[in-house]
Amino acid sequence: MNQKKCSGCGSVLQSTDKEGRGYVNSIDNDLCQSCFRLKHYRDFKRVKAVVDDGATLEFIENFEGHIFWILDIMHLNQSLHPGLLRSLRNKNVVLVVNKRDLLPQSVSDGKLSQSIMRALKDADVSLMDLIFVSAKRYKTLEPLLPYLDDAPCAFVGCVNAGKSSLLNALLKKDQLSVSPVASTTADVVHIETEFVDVFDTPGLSVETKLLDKVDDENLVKLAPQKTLKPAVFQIYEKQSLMIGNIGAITVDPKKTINVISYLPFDIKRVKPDRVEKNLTLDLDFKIDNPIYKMRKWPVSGDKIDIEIFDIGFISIQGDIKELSTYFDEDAEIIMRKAII
Ligand SMILES: Nc1nc2c(ncn2[C@@H]2O[C@H](COP(=O)(O)OP(=O)(O)OP(=O)(O)O)[C@@H](O)[C@H]2O)c(=O)[nH]1
Ligand SMILES: [Mg+2]
Repeated sequence: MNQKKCSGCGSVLQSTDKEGRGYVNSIDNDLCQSCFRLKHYRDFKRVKAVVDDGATLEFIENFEGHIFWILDIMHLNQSLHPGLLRSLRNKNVVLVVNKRDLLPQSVSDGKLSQSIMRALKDADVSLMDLIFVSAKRYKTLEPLLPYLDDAPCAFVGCVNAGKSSLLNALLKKDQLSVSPVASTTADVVHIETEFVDVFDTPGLSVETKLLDKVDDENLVKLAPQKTLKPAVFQIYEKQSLMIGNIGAITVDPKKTINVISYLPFDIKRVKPDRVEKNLTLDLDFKIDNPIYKMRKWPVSGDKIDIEIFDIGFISIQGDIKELSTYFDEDAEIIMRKAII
């Protein structure tokens, strides 16, 4: 059996099933048809792979070398995949916090580090290093370089964290497939460099079904390429923030509060009794066939964030009397102490 793998996504290449994963016209090709179409036409319709998380976790557990855990700063809590955290115990882990370019420079790395360490406090993962990077800015990758010449290196983490983008940038190649679709990398890709062997791995995913309701145009909005401009809303009476048609967050402040959106699309403020009507309007982000459910949240005086998995987060600063969300049933939402 031919076990040649696609150099972009790691799928085993095959020339028999046109609709199947890893299809190539000729087995001499190095890129499968989906990766070819992605690379040349930005067509990511068929990029999504069915990934075996168990096999990826086993690869990590058995890996001997440096493990670069790539964490997407815009999706911090979603990135704390329980299986991944277990597999990282007793490993040499370099925590690489990616997509730093998306948050303004005015946000301090020190504050972000504290928030990340707080989120990791029960995780039992010992870190050799914590490095903020952006796959878009080579200079930020320089602290990683010393690790790349003394032992094999594996890039691991959740889907879409930017593992393949970082490796492409570090190796100054354009070999690995990159896309806003979760599970672009299908299987482990082994790259031999002049000094060490490096391995790209498929992203692990926290089960969320929301992205199944998002079309390609909207999916691209979730992978912004430029620094976000946080939108600040001063709220002095009960109001709702429309998060596209995914849902709405309603806050009732004790006195004036700030709500800051770090989402990659515009959100809008409305009166609570206008939420239902607004969900049917043409908003800046759309999902298909939403079904909404209401949830009330406990409130405290702390600065908090609402993280919406796959989407981003919103920070609420100030005392509130009441907080409720009215979101699509597939939207996974958590509340946490503010990270900024
Ligand atoms: N703004 C910004 N976007 C990034 C960065 N790194 C990756 N991306 C984007 O994030 C998306 C996912 O990148 P990938 O490199 O495919 O992520 P991955 O971790 O390999 O994903 P899987 O293979 O699906 O597990 C793409 O749209 C990238 O352009 C970064 O540092 N900054
Ligand atoms: Mg990848």
